[in-house]
Amino acid sequence: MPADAPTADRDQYFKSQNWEAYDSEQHDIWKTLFRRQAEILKGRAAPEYIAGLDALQVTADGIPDFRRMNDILGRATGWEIVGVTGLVPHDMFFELLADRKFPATSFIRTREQLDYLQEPDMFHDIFGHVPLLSNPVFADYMQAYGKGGVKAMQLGGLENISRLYWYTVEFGLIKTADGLRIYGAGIVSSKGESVYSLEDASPNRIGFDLKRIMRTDFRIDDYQETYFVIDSYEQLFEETRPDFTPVYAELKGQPLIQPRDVLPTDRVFHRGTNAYHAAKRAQQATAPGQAAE
Ligand code: HBI
Ligand code: FE
Repeated sequence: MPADAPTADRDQYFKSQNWEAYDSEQHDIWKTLFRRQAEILKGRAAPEYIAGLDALQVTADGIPDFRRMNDILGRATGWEIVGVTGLVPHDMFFELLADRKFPATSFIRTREQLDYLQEPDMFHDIFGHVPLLSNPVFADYMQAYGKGGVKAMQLGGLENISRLYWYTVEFGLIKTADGLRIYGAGIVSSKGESVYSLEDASPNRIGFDLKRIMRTDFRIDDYQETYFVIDSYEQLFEETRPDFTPVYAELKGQPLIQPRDVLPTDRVFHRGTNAYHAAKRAQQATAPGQAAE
C-alpha cells in the first residue's frame, strides 16, 4: 500500500471530550498553566490572540468545555473543535482543517510535565491553537492551509507544506505598531519560549517568505533557531491561496536551508547570535551520551 494511501478506520482517532470526567487535580493543572501563561503573555501575545481567549471564555476557572466553546466559535467563524486521541494522520488532519474542524486532544499533561511534553495535550491545542480560530482572517487561513495540505499530498509537497505550518501556525511572530508579538500556538503555550522567541538574542527573526520557509528544516526538540515574522493575517491568507503546484516543482531541485541559516535575500529583523544552541552543543560535546537538559 502506498505511504500516501488515505487513512482507513478514522473513527479510532475521534474521542469526545467527556468534560464531566476531569477531576479536581486536572482542573488545578489547567489553572496553574493558565495563570502562568496569562501573566507572561501580557505585552507579548498578539492582540487578536488575547481577544480570542476572551471571546471564547477560556479562563483560569478550569478546563474549558468544548461544547460551550463550540457554541461561541461556531457563531464567530464557523469553526468547530473535535475531540481526538492525539496526533492524527496528515491526510485526516488536512481534511479536517479544510472542513473548518480543529482536532483537539482531551487529555491534560500531569504536574510533572508542566513545563514540557513531547506530544500536544489539551493545553497546547485549546489554549494555544483555538483562540485565533475566532479571528475571521486567521480562520480562513487555517482552512486554506487544510485545502493546500490535501493537494500537497497528491503533489509530493507534504514536507514543504508542513514547514509552512510549523513556522506560522506553531511558531509564528507578527509585526505590530508596538513591536513583535507572538501568534504561534507552540510559543503561546510555552513558558520559556514565550520569552525566548521575542527577547533572546540567540534566534534569528526574519520576514515571512513563503518559498524560503518551505525549504527550511526545523527542530522539534528545542526552542527554534529562527522565527518568521508576518505583517498581517491577511498576508498569510493571500499567500496561501494560490495553487502551489508550480512552487513544489520549483523547490524540488533546491537545497534544504538549515534552521539557523540567514540568507542574503532575507528581510532580517534580528540576526541571531545562536548563543543558546551553541552552548547546548558544547554541553553535549563535553558530556557525550547525556541528554541536553
Ligand atoms: N494531529 N491532532 C493533531 N494535531 C496536529 O497539529 C497535527 C496532527 N496531525 C498531523 C499534523 N499536525 C501535521 O500534518 C502538521 O504539522 C502539518
Ligand atoms: Fe500544535
